[in-house]
Amino acid sequence: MSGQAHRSGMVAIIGRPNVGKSTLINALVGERISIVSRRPQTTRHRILGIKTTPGAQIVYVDTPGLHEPGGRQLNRYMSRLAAGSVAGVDAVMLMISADGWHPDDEPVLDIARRLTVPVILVINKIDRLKDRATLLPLIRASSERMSFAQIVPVSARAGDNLDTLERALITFLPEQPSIYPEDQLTDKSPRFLAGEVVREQICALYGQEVPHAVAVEVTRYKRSKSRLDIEATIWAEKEGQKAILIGKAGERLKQVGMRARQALEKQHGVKVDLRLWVKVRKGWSDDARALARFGYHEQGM
Ligand SMILES: Nc1nc2c(ncn2[C@@H]2O[C@H](COP(=O)(O)OP(=O)(O)OP(=O)(O)O)[C@@H](O)[C@H]2O)c(=O)[nH]1
Ligand SMILES: [Mg+2]
Repeated sequence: MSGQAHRSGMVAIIGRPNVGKSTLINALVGERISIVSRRPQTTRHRILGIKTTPGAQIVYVDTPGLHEPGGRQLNRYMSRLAAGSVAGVDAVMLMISADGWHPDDEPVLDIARRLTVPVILVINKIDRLKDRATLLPLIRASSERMSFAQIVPVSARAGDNLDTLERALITFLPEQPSIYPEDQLTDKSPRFLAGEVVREQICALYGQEVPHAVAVEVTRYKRSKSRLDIEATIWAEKEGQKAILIGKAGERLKQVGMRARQALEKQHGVKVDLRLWVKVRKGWSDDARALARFGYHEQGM
């Protein structure tokens, strides 16, 4: 509508691991910014996804899934990051699954209850419901748990009801000009995103244990007009994991490299030369110095 003031602001999303937060941010922004996998604890960083429309700019803050604090330093880092990401934003989306409230949603709800900004409950994965009539009792039960500013059922994967969600979110933003240039989609560098594409393939191709033990360090990122030249080291925690990552005669690593290269070529529209190495750094996920080196530092929290 013409004559309406321009709105702009930040909206964070919190929720238990694997509930679909990154899928939603990508769908709302319309670009694959944050990696997605069927394994919990895929997202490890605070990642901005920026959506600019004619009347508004929404800066989405994707966060790692919240889980019980404790465990390795990497897990503690991820929990702190998720909890810290709600500071200074204009609204927060709390995401649950249409299957209903889960015990792992409780720590997320605890954080939400302490917020002073509007909290919008997003009920995701409604495409999995056999009978949508079950949504009504879930919505009713949810509004008894906390006073949500709004409750919006969606399917992040199928793109269901996302326009309603976007319109609702804009109403919670302050009237002000855009925060970021209108063609900017994220705060992360192409170099960082390339490492994430490699990690996404590792999440997709290996069993539970390996992705959790892996960090990707991009050691070379060189873009020319017609090609992109990338080298990255995949850091494992143990020799055994390194062997699994490489596979017999290097077959599995070749798969990771091939799929990551295809994804990068699609994203960038140029030929990509991707070289991967696997190295071991014992216990890196519980080692503060290694974490900082691999990009898990408190800066930018
Ligand atoms: N059926 C269905 N699956 C979904 C939907 N949204 C996400 N998923 C799937 O749920 C899984 C987890 O999605 P992610 O977006 O990585 O979840 P996340 O909350 O970001 O997970 P973490 O980063 O680990 O906290 C993936 O396999 C997605 O394809 C949805 O609306 N419907
Ligand atoms: Mg995620």
